[in-house]
This record gives sequence, C-alpha cells and structure tokens, in this order.
Amino acid sequence: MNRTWWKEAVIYQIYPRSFMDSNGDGIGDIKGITSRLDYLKYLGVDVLWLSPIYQSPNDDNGYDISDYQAIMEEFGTMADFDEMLSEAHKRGLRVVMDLVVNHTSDEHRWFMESRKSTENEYRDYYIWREGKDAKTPPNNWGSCFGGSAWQYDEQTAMYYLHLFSRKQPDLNWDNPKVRKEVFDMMTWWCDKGIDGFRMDVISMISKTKDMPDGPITDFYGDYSPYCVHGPNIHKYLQEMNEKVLSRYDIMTVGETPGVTTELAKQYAGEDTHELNMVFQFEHVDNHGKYGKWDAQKWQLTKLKQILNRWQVDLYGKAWNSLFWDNHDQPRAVSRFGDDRPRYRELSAKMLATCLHMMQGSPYIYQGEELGMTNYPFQSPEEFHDIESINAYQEWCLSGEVSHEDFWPCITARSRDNARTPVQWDDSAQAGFTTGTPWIAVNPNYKEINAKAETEDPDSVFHYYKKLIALRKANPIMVYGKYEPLMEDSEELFVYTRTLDDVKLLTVCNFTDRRISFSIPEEFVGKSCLIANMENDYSKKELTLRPYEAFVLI
Ligand code: TEU
Ligand code: CA
Repeated sequence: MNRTWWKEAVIYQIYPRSFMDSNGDGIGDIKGITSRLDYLKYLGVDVLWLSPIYQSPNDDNGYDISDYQAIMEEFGTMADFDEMLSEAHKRGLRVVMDLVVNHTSDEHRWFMESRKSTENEYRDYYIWREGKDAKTPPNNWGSCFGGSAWQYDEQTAMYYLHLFSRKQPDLNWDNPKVRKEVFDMMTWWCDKGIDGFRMDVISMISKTKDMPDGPITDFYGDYSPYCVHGPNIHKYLQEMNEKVLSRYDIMTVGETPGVTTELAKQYAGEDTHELNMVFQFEHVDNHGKYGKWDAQKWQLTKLKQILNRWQVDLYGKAWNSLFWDNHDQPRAVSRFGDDRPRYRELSAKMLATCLHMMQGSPYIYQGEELGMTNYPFQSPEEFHDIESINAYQEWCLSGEVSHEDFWPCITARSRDNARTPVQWDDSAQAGFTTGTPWIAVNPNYKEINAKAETEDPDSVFHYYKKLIALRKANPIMVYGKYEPLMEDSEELFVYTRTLDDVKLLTVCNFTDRRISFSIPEEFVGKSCLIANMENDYSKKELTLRPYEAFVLI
C-alpha cells in the first residue's frame, strides 16, 4: 500500500460560523480562525477542513453558494483568507476547502440567468422540467429539507430540481459547460495554494435522464435511485481528476451519502483516479419510525458490524475516513458515548480511542476534542438549521406526530447540536464572541472549555493530543491490518492491528457497567500504549470499568 501524507494526517473540521468571532458581530469569521491556529497546532492536527466560506445568502449556512470565488461578507475578505492560508502553512497546517457543486444558491448569477428564459445560454446549467400541470411537479420526489424537490418558477412556467432547499437549485452536470466552469473554479483555488477539497454530496451530481416517481418514504418519493451514484458519476469524477486533481499535491474526500464498501473502492480506489477517500454514513444512519429523527442508540453489535466491514473491505483497496460527528450530526459523546457528568470525559476518551486506532484518516469536528455535548433545546424556536425547522413543521406542526413523541427525536439529532459556538473559556459567551452569538452557547461552557482543558493534563483535549502524537510515532496506527475480535459482544469493541511484526490490541467498553475481560495470550505482558484510566494491564484477567479503553502493543 503506497504511503501518502493524507493517509497519515488527522483532519480537523472547522464550521467557521461557530468557530471564533473576531469582530464582535456574533458570527465566526476567518480572522477568528487565524487567531486560533496556534491552538490547532498545539493539538497536533495536520489538515483543516473549512465548511464553506464563499459568498452565500446562508439559507443553508453557506452550503448555498452565490459566488464560488468571493468570500462571504460576514466571514471577512479574500485578503483575510490569504492571510489565514499563509499563517496556516507557516505552521505546517494544510487547508482543505468545502466544494459544493451539486447545487448553487438561487442567487448565483448562473441561476439568475437560467430562470430568465428557456432560450437563455445558462438555461441548461440547471435541471428544468415541465410539471404534470402548473400545480403538479414533474414527479413525487421529496427534498432532504422537506417538501417537494421541485420548485415552480413563474417566469418560464416550469419546475427546477432542488434536492435540498428551494434556494439550492441542482446543477446539470451533463452540461459540459457546467463541468468546465466547476473545473476552472477548482483550478483557481488550487492555484491559490489550497491543499484539497471535501466534496459536498458528490455522489449526487449525476442524475438519470428519465425522472420517474420514486418509492414513497416518509411523505414524498425517494429520488435516490435516480440521483445517487448516477450513470455518469465516475466518468465526471475521472474527468475532474484528469483536468484538476491530478495536477496538484492535494487531498480529496467525497461526501457520498448512500455509498457502500463496493462503491467506495471505485470512488476512492488506490488506482481508480477519482478521489482519495469518501465519507460513508452507514454508522450514523440508524433511522427509526421518524426517519433520521430518532433518539435510539445503536445496538453495539450492529455498530461494530458496520465499522468492522468498512475496515476489512477497504483494506489495501481504498482509504477510510473516520468520524463520529460533523456539522450535520449530533455531538459524538451524546450520541455514541454518555454525556452524564460522571461519564462524559471517560466516554469521550473511549470513543476517541476506538476511532483513532482504526485504519483510515481520522476527522475531529470542532469541539469534539473538548468533549462538547448536545445542546439542551427547550423549544423549536431555538432551532436555526433549515433542516430542523422544516422537519418540525413537516412532522409536528402538520399534526402528523405529537410534540411529546417527536421532541426527544428531533433534539437528539438536530444539526444545531453541533453548531453551537466552540467553548474557548469560561468568560461571557465562552470567549467565542464579545457580542451576541448567532446561536446560543451551550450553558455547560463553564465546565467544558478549551482554556480549562489545555491546562488540565487529564482532559479530553490532552487525550486527543496524545492520540494524534501516537499516530505520528506509530505507523501501525496508519498502515496496520485491522482484524475484529469478540464481534458478538454487546459491551466491548475489540480489534487488533498488525504491521510487519508489530501488533496492537484495542479494547473499548461502550457501557456504564463493569465488564470482565481476558487479555488474549499474545498480549499478556505487553505495554500499554494509551488508556483512559489507570489499570494493571499486565494481568490476564481484568474487570473493565465503565467506558474503560486501552491499547496494548
Ligand atoms: O450534507 C448532505 C447530506 O446528506 C445531509 O443532508 C445529511 O445527510 C443530513 O443533513 C444528515 O441529517 C451536505 C452538507 O454536509 C450539509 O450541511 C448540507 O446541508 C447539504 O449537503 C446540502 O449542501
Ligand atoms: Ca464575526
């Protein structure tokens, strides 16, 4: 397996709006990121992935772009960006941008032109269809953010496709002019010196020509059979690779909802000339009776089946992206761990051990290194995210489900859980802003904040710092072959990694119970690489305490 910098990297995701505000307007910005580069260097991460910072009306907080080559006013200027990039590079930090090209904002000039007339030269930059009549969309597809995936546009009495919000019209990638515009824009950013792209819903850019009704899920038809892993997806990614990606020493990670391990070998194969790696979502798609809106925890054996399969199936063929959370997911320690005060830090460290000892590039979402938790929402008025606002409307205000039934589900999974400001210290607004934050700071910031944790050697922060340092010193963590153990255990996540004559054992107790464990013969007497609590691992028979995690090598 060839060795590369992005396989050895730890990537830190910044959601700029909530990371650090430098000018007191309550909105995070680029100068704020620059002011925190030393913190990120101290943590030890290698790459920063910035969620979109381009010009946007912020219908979907920057994932609706109106100018790909201008900086969102609230975030600052292009000069601010150039300074941040230069300061990051001075510190040996690489910067990866978020490429959102499945759709633009409806305020992008391409769309403003496209909607003017059926003869406009930009008409075919987007996907327009006749309705069945002026009141009936071309088919029954639903948008990810609720409602129909089709918006009727008076000017030309036709519908345009938007798989996300109606202000995010889908681009028509079958149009070679669209591909050229995108590749030129990507080249422009690469020539500025960025170090790669995270590609938003890139598995959705190729659609079938025919757009029939889809199978009904929740309230509308499912577009997936016609819009996910479409007929030309690999052709377009290979064209992107040939015309842009292969010309720079950059990293690429595709966000590919619906991807399987088989498909991942094509999207991110060692020699398929598409992307370096992909985000898969099987381990965060444990849906319930209200779709994604569900408060249930994984049955551990099911979670292990998924993660073990991704480890084993990709080994030597493609590269894993490892994550517990991001800006679309609830906080890891609340979802997969235990955010009760007694167990929050222990379970956060256990989750970090479980993920960072796996094969693949680990992603840390801002605040995850602090053990930040979900937000204690009290009412739907506190939601800012279009997805949560629309879901509450569609499921609750419509009378479909009672507030009592739905509230625990939507608060467990709302994307706003991950979008509250990073908690820097215990001063007002957690040191995020001197003004009023665009979204409320989690009230637990007085206990959970970067200042307290960087000063406490036993903090979640220092545990992440140690894991990251171990990755640099132990190639087995990057390149070792993964083998699952105890797959039937509902309490313990156990696996080994092997590289040449070195072997490590990872053991994680995912429960708040004491669990007995026999160390496999070959590991008795081995040294402890890292553990989230004191124990004597030289013994064969152990009683693991709640959320205990350790690694022997
Ligand atoms: O997310 C795509 C996506 O699949 C999300 O809808 C995700 O599955 C869902 O939010 C989980 O509940 C990307 C971006 O990460 C997201 O922030 C954007 O809203 C979306 O695309 C549209 O650009
Ligand atoms: Ca600001």
